[in-house]
Amino acid sequence: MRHPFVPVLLLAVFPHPGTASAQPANVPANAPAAAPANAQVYFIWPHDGSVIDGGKFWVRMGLRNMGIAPKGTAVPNTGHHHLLIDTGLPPMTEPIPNDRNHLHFGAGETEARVELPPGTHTLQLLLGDKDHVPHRPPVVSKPITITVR
Ligand SMILES: [Cu+2]
Repeated sequence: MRHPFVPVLLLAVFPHPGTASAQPANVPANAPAAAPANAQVYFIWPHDGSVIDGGKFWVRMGLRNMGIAPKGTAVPNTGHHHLLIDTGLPPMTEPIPNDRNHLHFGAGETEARVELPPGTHTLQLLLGDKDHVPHRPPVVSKPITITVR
């Protein structure tokens, strides 16, 4: 499969003009977006412990008490999904890395076709704000473990 590499670093370095103005005046433009305490990101599929034949599968990503918005969109209580594959949580105060272990869904996707080699894999979801930085507090799922055979 083709990993959805997106040139997010360019966007992070050159943010859209005007996005900062949506922040209240007393909040630095680069401050992580706030998230409601009851926000929850979770896997609809796969389930923890799933055994997947063939290695290709859909990941379906759920979000409660917040909305999805594409990267670069400064709307309160929104963000976009990131799928962490076989890696721990990145630093919570920086943009989430963009590589094959950290997939960004900056168009607002809520499902993705993923292919992984045979073996055991950990998956975790982490919501990011318009600049791909985790919210404050972070909106992160429990890690799940799946087996591809
Ligand atoms: Cu992102």
